[in-house]
Amino acid sequence: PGKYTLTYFPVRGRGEATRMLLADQKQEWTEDVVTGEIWQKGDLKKSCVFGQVPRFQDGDFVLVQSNAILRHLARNHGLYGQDAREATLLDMVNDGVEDLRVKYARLIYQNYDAGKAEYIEALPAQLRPFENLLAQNDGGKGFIVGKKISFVDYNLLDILQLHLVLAPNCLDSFPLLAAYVQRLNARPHLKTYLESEGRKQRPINNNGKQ
Ligand code: 0HH
Repeated sequence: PGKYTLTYFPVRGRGEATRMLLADQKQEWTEDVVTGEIWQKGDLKKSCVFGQVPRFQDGDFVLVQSNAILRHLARNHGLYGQDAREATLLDMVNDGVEDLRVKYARLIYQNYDAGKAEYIEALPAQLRPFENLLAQNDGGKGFIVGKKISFVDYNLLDILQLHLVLAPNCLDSFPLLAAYVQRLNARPHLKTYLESEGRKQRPINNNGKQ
């Protein structure tokens, strides 16, 4: 077992970008699976700084907040750009992914049946900025920022995968994003992870909606 442990519900949710980063970077980690029963007891919640998971352990360093976990791993594994300017651009794009993730979570957990059609209608305007960002970086043939993969690529890939489940045609008018998803999904270690039983069996969200 490696030194990394992810403590989270058995869903993709706010854990999956971290899992994809770790798998693609050939890191081993332990899944500390939080069942509803464990969470109900309340001890784990009390032990988390903001009363929420994911929680992540790097040896004896314990942290929470999914985006902080991604950034920590980015610093550990050289996935935070090649200079300060790229790091700032990565922060900017990651905040854009977070904004979309919050909207997606609101749909899934608060307004799925009544809100889905309207959400899908508004989706192109949400995805267009990422298509534009890709186009500006090496004509869209590489990564979201810079010449190397970064933590934001895993986070963006995750949110795009989620939307392809929600609305399978959502990238039809975004050829660069569609190719980006295919290209990243095909990275050998990531592909092995994506095809693993653990990943295939793991629901996307905590309420059965997707
Ligand atoms: N900012 C934090 C992060 O990025 C947010 C963590 C968070 O929301 O890490 N954690 C949730 C589980 S993931 C948690 O610990 C989201 C899935 C459930 C969302 C439900 C929203 C319902 C709205 C009607 N939740 C348990 C808890 O807070 O007790």
